[in-house]
Amino acid sequence: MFCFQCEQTAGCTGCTRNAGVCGKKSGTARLQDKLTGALVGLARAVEGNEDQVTKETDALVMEGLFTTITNVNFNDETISALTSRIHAEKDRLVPRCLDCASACGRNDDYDIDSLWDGDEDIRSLKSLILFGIRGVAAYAYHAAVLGYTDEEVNRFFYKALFAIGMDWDTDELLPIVLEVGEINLKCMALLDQANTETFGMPTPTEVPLTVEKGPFIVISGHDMHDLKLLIEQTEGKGINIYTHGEMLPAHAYPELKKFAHLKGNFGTAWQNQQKEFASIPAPVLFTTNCLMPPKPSYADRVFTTEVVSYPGCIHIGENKDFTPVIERALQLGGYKEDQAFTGINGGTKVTTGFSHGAVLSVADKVVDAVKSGKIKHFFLVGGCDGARPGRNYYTEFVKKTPPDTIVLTLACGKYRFNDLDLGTIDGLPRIMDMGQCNDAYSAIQVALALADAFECEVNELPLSMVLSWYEQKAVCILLTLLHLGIKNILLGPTLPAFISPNVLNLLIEKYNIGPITTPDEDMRKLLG
Ligand code: FSO
Ligand code: SF4
Repeated sequence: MFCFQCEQTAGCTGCTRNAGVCGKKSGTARLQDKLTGALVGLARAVEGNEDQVTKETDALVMEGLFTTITNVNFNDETISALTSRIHAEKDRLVPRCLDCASACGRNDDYDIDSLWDGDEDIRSLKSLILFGIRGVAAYAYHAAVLGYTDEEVNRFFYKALFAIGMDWDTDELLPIVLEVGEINLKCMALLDQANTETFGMPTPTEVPLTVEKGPFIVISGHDMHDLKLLIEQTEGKGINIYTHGEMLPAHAYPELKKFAHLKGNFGTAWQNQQKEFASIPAPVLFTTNCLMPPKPSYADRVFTTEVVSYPGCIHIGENKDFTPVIERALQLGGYKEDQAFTGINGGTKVTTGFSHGAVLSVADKVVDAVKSGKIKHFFLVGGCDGARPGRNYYTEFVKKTPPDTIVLTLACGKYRFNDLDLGTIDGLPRIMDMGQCNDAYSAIQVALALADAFECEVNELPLSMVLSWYEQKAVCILLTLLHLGIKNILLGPTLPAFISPNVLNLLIEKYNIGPITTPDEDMRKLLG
C-alpha cells in the first residue's frame, strides 16, 4: 500500500506496510485507490457528456471522495460496492464503451499507482488537488443532506478529478490547486447557509462536561442532520444525548439546543476515543470521521451511519431508524449517579457558538477594544487534533498568549485548551470557539469584516494564524486561506509529507507559510 494523505503518516513520509498508522489495512487502501481511479474514469466519461450528469452522479462523486478521507471507512465490502456503482454510472454515461475493442484511454479508470510513483512535484500538486477535493466533498455532502447544493462546486469535482488523470505539468496544475481553495470557500459558505438556515444562527453557549445519571447516547462527527434525527427519535424516551468531538458546536444552534435532553459534551478530541469509550455504559454513534478501529472493550457499542463504516459495527442505513442505538442505550442504562468529567486542563465546562453572526453582532465593541488598545492582537489557533506528542505546543501557545489578546479557535484541535479560563476583555471572552472545521468560514468572515472596519488588508490586521492539521478537510481549508492571499500562516505539528521541497519553496516564497517552532519563539515572532 501507499498512503501519505494525513499528518500521522508513517515516518512523516508514507504508510507502506500491511496497515496504515490509522489502522487502514493494505487491502482497504488498495480498494480506496481503485475507487479513486474509478472516480477519475467517471470524470473522463463526463467530459463531453455534461448534459447527462444528474444529481445522482454528483452525489456519487461526493460519496466516493468523502469515503476515502482518513478515519471514515474501513470496510472493504462497502468500498467495493461503491466502486461498482461508480462503474455503473460511467457505463450509463458512455454505454458504447462496453462494446468497443480499442482502448482509447478516454474513459478508463485511472491507475493511481502512476500518481504515487510519478515525479515528486507533480505528485505533490495532484495530491493537493485530490486530498483537497476529498475535504470539499465532505462539506458538500453535509450541505446536500440538508437540501443545499451548488452547481459550481459539483462541476469542479469532475474538473479536478479529470486533471488528476492527465499528464499535465506544474503550470497547468498549480491554478487548479488554488481553485480547490476558491471552490472550498464557496462550499463552506454553502454549508454555513445550510446549517444556519436549518438550525438557526449559533449563539455563545456554555456546555457542561458532566454526564447525568441514566441512559445516554454519545454522538460524534460533523453531521448536524443526523444529530437532529437522533434527538427527535429519543425524545420522551428517558435518554440523554451527549456530543463528542466535532459535534460540540451543535449545542449553540437554536433549533438543536431547544431540546432539553441534548445535555452536554463527552470526551475530548478524536485520538482519545479508544481510552474514553472503553468503559462508558452507553453506545456511540459515528456520523463522520474521525473513527478509530474500535477496541474489543467497546466495539459492540459502536454504531455508524452515512459514509462511515467499520466491519462488524452496526450501520444505520438510509432509513435513519436509530432503534438499534436507542435499544442499546436503554439496555446499558448509563451511569447510576452523575459523573463529573473534566477537560484536558481540568475545566468542568466549555463554551462554543462564536459564529460570524455572534461575533459580528458585537463588532463595534471589538473594533472599539482594538482602537483603545485593550485588544492588541488576535490569534486563530485552530484545526485538527491528533496523537503526535508535539501537539501540546498548541496548549502551551494558548497559555502564553498575553492578557490583551483574543484567541479564536475551531475544529477538534481546540480540545487542547477550550476548558481553560483565560478571562475576558471588556466582557468578550479571551477564547472564542467558532465551531467545526468548516466554520473556518466564520473566522474568514470575521477577518474580512475587521479588515473592512480598519480599512486595511487582512494581512495587515493584528491577526496571526497558528494552525494544526491532520486530515484532508484541513488541506482544503489551508488552500482556501492561500486562495484569499493570507500570508505568514504557521502550520504544524509537522508539514504534510505530500508537499515536495519545490512546492514548499513556492508556498514559502508566495505566502511565507512556515512550520511551528516553539511557543515562545513563535509568540515572539508573531508579536514582534
Ligand atoms: Fe477533527 Fe477528525 Fe473537523 Fe477533521 S474530528 S480531524 S479536520 O475529522 O474534520 O476537526
Ligand atoms: Fe497512513 Fe494517514 Fe493514510 Fe492512514 S490515512 S494510511 S495513517 S497516511
